[in-house]
Amino acid sequence: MSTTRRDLLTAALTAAGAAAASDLAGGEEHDHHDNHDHQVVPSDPTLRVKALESLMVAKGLVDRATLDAVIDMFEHKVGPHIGARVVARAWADGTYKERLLKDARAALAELGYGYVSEGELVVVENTPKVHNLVVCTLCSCYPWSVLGLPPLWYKSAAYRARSVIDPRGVLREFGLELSEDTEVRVWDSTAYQRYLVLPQRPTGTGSMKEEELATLVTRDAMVGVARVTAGRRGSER
Ligand SMILES: [Co+2]
Repeated sequence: MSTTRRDLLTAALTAAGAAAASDLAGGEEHDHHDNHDHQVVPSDPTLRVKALESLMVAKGLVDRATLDAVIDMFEHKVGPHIGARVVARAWADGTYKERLLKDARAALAELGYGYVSEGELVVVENTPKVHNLVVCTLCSCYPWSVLGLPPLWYKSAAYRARSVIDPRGVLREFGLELSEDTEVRVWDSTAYQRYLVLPQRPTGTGSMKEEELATLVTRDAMVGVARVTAGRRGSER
């Protein structure tokens, strides 16, 4: 942050009092973390995006075809179908699963997928005794290379705060009731390390082929707020 901006902030803090001070301090801390999706957005983000796009195109910094390709990637190419294929392969092939848990980036590459991010991806496995839940308490770090863009609830202050304080309560609200003897592990994502949950393979899927298994795997299950069920594809918010 520049000295000028810091001075402005200091002046604003003095004027606005203690309540505003804590808010701005939080925002400043976040600046050092990473620079992706923030929960607090401008009042008219769409307008700002349009204005930025027009300006960048006018100045020759980007061309529309490149922008369209980036948008197309987020809308169509990356998404939870990639994570689902990885999970299905891990279910179908135990040796692949071991490689995935050990080195997710290399295991993704085996299937032709890139993990396009600085930092690492760690896959955590659900078992009958352990349930994993992923959150980013600070902002909204998310393994978008394998899950696409995060759902709104993932970025909400309520989810970020309560997942670490009362994970069982949060899971209950998602409709997932865990038995008392199941250990819940909460993983706090950062820009440097993000997580993908390898859900448990549902019973009654022994005869299913990998492609069919992949259709059962939901985004929510790979964040850890749902189980994968054999009968129906999970509805997602
Ligand atoms: Co974050």
